[in-house]
Amino acid sequence: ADPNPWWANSVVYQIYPRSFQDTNGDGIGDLKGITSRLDYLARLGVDVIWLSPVYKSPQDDNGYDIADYRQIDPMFGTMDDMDELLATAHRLGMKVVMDLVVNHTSDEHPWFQASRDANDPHADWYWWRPAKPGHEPGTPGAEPNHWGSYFGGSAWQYDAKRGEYYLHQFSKKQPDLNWENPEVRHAVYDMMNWWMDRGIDGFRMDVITLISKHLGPNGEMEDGEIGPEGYSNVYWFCEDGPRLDEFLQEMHREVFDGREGYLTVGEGTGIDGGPRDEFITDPRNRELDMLFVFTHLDIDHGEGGKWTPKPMRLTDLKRTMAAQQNAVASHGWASIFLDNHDQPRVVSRWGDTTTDELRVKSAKALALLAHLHRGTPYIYQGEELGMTNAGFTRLDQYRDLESINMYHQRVDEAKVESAEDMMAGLAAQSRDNARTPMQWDSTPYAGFTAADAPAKPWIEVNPNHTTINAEDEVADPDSVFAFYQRLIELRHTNPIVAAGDWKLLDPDDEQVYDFLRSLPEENPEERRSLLVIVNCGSTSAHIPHDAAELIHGAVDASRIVLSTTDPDMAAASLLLGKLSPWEGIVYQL
Ligand code: TEU
Ligand code: CA
Repeated sequence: ADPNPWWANSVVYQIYPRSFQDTNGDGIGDLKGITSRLDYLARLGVDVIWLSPVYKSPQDDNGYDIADYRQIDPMFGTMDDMDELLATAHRLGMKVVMDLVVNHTSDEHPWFQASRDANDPHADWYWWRPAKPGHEPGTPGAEPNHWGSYFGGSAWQYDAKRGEYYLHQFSKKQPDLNWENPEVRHAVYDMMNWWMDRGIDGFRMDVITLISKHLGPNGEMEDGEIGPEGYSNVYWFCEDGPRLDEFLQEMHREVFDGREGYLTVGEGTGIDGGPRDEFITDPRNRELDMLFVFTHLDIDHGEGGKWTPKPMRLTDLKRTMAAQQNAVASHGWASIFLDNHDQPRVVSRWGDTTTDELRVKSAKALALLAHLHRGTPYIYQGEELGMTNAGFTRLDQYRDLESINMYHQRVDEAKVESAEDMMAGLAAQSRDNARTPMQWDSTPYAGFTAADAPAKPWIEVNPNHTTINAEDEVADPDSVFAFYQRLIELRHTNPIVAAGDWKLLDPDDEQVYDFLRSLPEENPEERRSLLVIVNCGSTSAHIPHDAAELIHGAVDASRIVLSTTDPDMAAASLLLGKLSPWEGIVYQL
């Protein structure tokens, strides 16, 4: 097979800077804090660090609203701090990928401020539509239309200075850039080259599949069906539009052609783990190296969407992961992730946190399940410790505008949900579940902020940091951290894990997730294979049919490549045909 690019057996670690490490006592994480923890990441063994945004921003959406792409926000530090972080990471053998947020800017960006004057050269850099008094979005016969923002309210905001509405799929302080305008595109490419020339190693591209909108023949934007909360779904008109490939190929030509050793991963909002996933990540199309596809993270959304979660069915996880794996089996490449700064923590969501023992077991099982798939795994800060959801019970504990706005829209305005149900929905699904401070040790603020700091952390520290923290886990060979070290080392040393193909086994089993990874030997008749089998439940489970067929006969403990239990127990489980709760095993066939 053609030699895989460098990132095919790499592991990426996502840092949410605001919650990672505070060094100046203002209760907010900063760049010096990240640099002080790079040794920890080198010890974990990760190859690439992805930083969520640290650019100048009014922080309406925690930095995903950028007011100056070429300046570090003073809250996080200075460009010198950024340069020191880069140099230190590179010295430790790690690459650094920045977050590129160019579907929209902050409304405080100079480009937007200029665009508010219809005669300014920037007039057409955003999506402006005429206002018809009495036809405000959300009213019958509204102009431009009833699209709702992901963060509540209309996706159109009236600007009194210009006398028109502007589109914002996210908050009203995040106006969408008009990618139809070549001046916008080239300004973005210039900025990207400026950062690449400064020595960063690539980008994670925020909602990049939303930059091409579906427009009518005269540029009109159709409306959709108005839902129970009073708005139509903007998603259908701004997702994977007709010019996406053209824009991504132009970006590749303008920024990445001629460069090497970089990584690009696009947030594929709406990509379904099918032909579009393969096309965009097929290296022959020179668009993106990989995509985040979310189909496996929507499977527990109830009829009211993410805020009315339902239990996850393992067969749904298998089906969606299989679609993603199969989409890029012959060309293209997959990302593999269960956690990020927008998702609840997977050990609380799909593991078992009723006891500490089950929390550790299920965290390891879910990690093994993810990391043994084909693709590049992404670890979200704290996932390697088995950190849990926040456990908030009051609305004033939340900070995320999505959570707060959607509470008021669903409970107070549209009245589609009771306060009690929405608080339960937030406790399960709020993005703040992933944004509580990183738990470094058992001191009052978990070592995120000094206990005697002048300011408290910007969001509450989870009280369970006294038992779940890096200091304890780094020293404990049975910790979740230690298990992640072994998973990463396996990917670095076993070619089947990085390059082997992937085949689902026992698709209908509702508790055991098992699959096969194999690599052709020099002699194509020979294949080296790994059987991966994970009990995703808190009761013991029979080894299902397909896996049992492959294990038949003597079980040799020396062929246990990795297991969440010690090898003798794992060998006994294989022999008996019965897995203990949350037992995961990688067995060389
Ligand atoms: O996320 C876009 C996205 O898909 C999620 O925000 C999702 O729409 C939301 O959680 C509702 O379910 C990216 C960033 O990851 C997110 O942090 C930003 O808030 C958003 O874009 C806007 O920049
Ligand atoms: Ca700070």
